[in-house]
Amino acid sequence: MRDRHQVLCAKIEEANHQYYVLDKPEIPDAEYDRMMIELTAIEACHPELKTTTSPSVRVGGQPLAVFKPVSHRIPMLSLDNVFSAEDLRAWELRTCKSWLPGSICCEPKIDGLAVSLIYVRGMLVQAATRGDGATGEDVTENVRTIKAIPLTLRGEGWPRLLEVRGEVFMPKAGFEAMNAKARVAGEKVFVNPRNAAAGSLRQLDSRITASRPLSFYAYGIGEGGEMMANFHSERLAQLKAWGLPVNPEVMLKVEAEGCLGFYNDILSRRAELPYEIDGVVYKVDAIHLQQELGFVSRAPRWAIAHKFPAQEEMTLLEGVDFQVGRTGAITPVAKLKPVFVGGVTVSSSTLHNADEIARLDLMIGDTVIVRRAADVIPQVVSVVKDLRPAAGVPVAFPDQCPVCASTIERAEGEAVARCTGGLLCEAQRKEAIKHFASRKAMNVDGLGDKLVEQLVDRSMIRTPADLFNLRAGEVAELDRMGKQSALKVMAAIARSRNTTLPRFLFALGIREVGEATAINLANHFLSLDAIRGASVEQLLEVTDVGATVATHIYSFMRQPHSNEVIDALLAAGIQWPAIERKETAEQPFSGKVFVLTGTLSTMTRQAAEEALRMLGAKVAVSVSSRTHVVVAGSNAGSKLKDAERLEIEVWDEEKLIQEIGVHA
Ligand code: 9MJ
Repeated sequence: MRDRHQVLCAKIEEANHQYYVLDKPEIPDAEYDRMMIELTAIEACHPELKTTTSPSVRVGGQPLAVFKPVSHRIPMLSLDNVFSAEDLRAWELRTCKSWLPGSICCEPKIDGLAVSLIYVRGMLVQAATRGDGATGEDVTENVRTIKAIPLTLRGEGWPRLLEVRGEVFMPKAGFEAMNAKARVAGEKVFVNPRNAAAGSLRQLDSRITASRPLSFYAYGIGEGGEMMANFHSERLAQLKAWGLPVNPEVMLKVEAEGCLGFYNDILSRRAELPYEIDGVVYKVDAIHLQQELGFVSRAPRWAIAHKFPAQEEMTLLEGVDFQVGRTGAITPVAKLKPVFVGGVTVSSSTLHNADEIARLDLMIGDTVIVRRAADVIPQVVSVVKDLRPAAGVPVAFPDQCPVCASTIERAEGEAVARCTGGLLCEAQRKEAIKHFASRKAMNVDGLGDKLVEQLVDRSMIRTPADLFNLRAGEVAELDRMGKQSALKVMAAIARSRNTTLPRFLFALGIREVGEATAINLANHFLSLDAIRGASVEQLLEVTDVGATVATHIYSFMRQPHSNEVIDALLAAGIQWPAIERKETAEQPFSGKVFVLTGTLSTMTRQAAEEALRMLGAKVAVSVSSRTHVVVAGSNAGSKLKDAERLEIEVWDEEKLIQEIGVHA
């Protein structure tokens, strides 16, 4: 058991290293999850193996009451800034030119938060925030959940006590995904990745930190540096060899001109970098020169930050439009006085939903701060309250659809308000047809948004099925069309008749049925008729279909209007090749439907579900006569009762771990 535990620890940390440090993931996520499950299961039976360097600490632990203060034995300094090439040349004259010419280490300046990591005999023992530079907060538990940070150092030759300094940050993709989820759930969104990283690291409950997509780059040494190489760049290389992630963009340059080349290169690629940066940092590479240069007040003389131009600007909120989406979702859109920010002119920006308007406490006529971070869509970040005019007009969220005047409703617990007009609403009809024709749906080449709008506005089409009854002559009459383009579009419409069942299902625009769900539905039911006739229970057996999606599909298939459109599309000759049932290798739980309920103590519900799926099981959301096994954790409620009533096999957590272990 002990040996197996050691093997798992090594394999999991190796996977983290490959992913975060080498940027080359080698094992699939599912395999990683399976190893974590096995590790937690072993530690559940052998608590003595659960040490502070076991990868199981990565999921977080008991919440703290307060963060303890930590004093930094070597102060954590901040950096002075320059904003122009002239300032940089002046810095160069003040520093390097008075010494021997030497290399400058150039690094992107990550917009996150500085931390100090203490390794003793290669083991991570303490992590602290920068705080005021002299005293920070002990965030060890939280930092241990960041998979980019090794719990034990690799290789050899590290000082007995090594203090690594670097930046904890949230990559852009993780930030966007986390905010998108928060928005749907009506929860608080973070203004930018920096705030998100800071908010995530300063959680008393490390399980919350564990759930946040944080990462780390090392950029310096505090204590222990005297035992290391004599050049900053070589020290970074040593850190990398010991398993710490170091930014791959770091580069040596000579003189201000070399540094400016680095600055311009990074600035031009800023949007493509997977993390936010607010500039670059230049550091004198030779440690002995750093020591001779020393410090001024709270910043080193041997380093300087070269900041990028601001990505935030102020402008005026001139009004708010309300747009109606394909599923009736009403999206408020800020109409802004055009402003140049982050390299583009911004004149509108989504306000997401009513909660966001309330959060911002927005009034028309307000001066607002607009942020356009890299390739991210522009956002209204906040209102400058001091500049609010006396005659500010509150933003009123409409209760009637601006397009079809149907009632707007907001379901309980949902952040989104919707027009209830369905396909009677012209806006929803237009969006439904645009979606139907889109590339990943029916892929009708040349049928762009503007063309669909004209076709609907002129009552030439009402539903996607009407596309197949258009005549080239009438299409040629439309704005910006002509005989040639009309014929092209007609040919594309005709071609789209030959499709696949998943594309067709996706094209129907059923709420929450994306491409992946459409594929799962097609593979499960094999025919459209079977899907049209499926009960909610049967739908729940499809991989990744939960109660909400199942209900959306079921009600869609029972609406008279949907049925008319589907029948009309089939009558128009839409067809697809038959799907063959895929013969997959027989797995231990193939064909078995599991339902999980209650709280598990050694693993997350998601991890358990994935482990079961990997062994061939289907995991459903509710208990029915088709369920084979109900896994009940502590505090299981009605699902356990349902299982007992229907005489379905019930497993407790121990049995689950045993079964997963036996079959893994
Ligand atoms: C960031 N934020 O990426 C430093 N930093 O060095 C880099 N910050 C720094 N270096 C000394 N790359 C103090 C701060």
